[in-house]
Order: sequence, then C-alpha cells, then structure tokens
Amino acid sequence: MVCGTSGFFSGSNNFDRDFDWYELNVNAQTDILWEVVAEFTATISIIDASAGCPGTVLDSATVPPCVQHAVYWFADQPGTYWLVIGSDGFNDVDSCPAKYTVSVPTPFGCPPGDVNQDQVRDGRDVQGFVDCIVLGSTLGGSCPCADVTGDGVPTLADISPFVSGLLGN
Ligand SMILES: [Ca+2]
Ligand SMILES: [Ca+2]
Repeated sequence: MVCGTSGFFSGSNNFDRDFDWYELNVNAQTDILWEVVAEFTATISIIDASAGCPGTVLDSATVPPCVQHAVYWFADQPGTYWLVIGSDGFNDVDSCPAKYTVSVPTPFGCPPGDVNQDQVRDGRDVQGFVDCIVLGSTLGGSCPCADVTGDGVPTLADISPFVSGLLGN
C-alpha cells in the first residue's frame, strides 16, 4: 500500500497535472487490482507497458473523492504494467495538495494454495484448486494462488504440496 499526494503545475506553455506512476512486473498469469481512495477526484488506470511508451491503457476510471474504487485487469501472461493515479481536475482547488491511498491487494502475497483468497488455506480452497488445475480458471478465485510449488503456474505438480498443506504437514 502506498500513500501519496496529488499536484498541479504550470509548465512552460501549458498546465500539467501530477500523475504518479508505479511499475509492476508480473512474472506469471495473475489478476491485477488497482485500488484507490483519494481526497480528490482521481483518474486511475492500468497500462500495459510491455511494449514501452506510450503503453496501452487496459482499464481506467474516474473516481469521486473519498470513494474506494478499483480498476482491474487479468494479466494472461508475464509482463510489465504501469499503475497510474492522477488528479482529474485542472486547478489548485481540485488537487493541491491532496492525499491518496492506493493498493494492489490481490493476489500478491496470497498464501500458496489460498485460491479463494481469504488468507487461509483450507477445505474451501479445494474446489477452486481443482478448477485451476483442470480448467485453468475458477469462479471467484485466483489461479495464481493455486501455484504451491512457486514456478508460476498451477499444474499437477502442485497437487501433492497442496494436499500436504491441507493436512498440516
Ligand atoms: Ca482460502
Ligand atoms: Ca506450480
């Protein structure tokens, strides 16, 4: 989670808003959730940076002040992504200086095998785990979290350590 501030500047021949850019390197298929709460009307976006500038906007939203909102992208392959937040307004009243909080809550840091992402690996993860191995996706869960061996993909090799984890071994 990051806390930051917005800004507004007068440039040489135009006005610029302060956009904060965060680079995210993804090494496996994963869900990217970019979540924000800001004191100002914010513009947030997820940009595919794999091909360099200017990048391709994958999802974006304008978020009213003090409302939690997120944009989402399913990264179907490893790559580089920019997570961006800036003020939607073009004057000091709109954006100077105001605070924001952003986070990428999922699935980074999920315990291996916690497919439904409730921070516990237990019997409720079994159906999702099986879905991920057999079908490659599961409703309401995250298949990157089904990767117990840490090679980035859920495969048959993950079954044994997953079961061992359930049994507490
Ligand atoms: Ca779980
Ligand atoms: Ca694996």
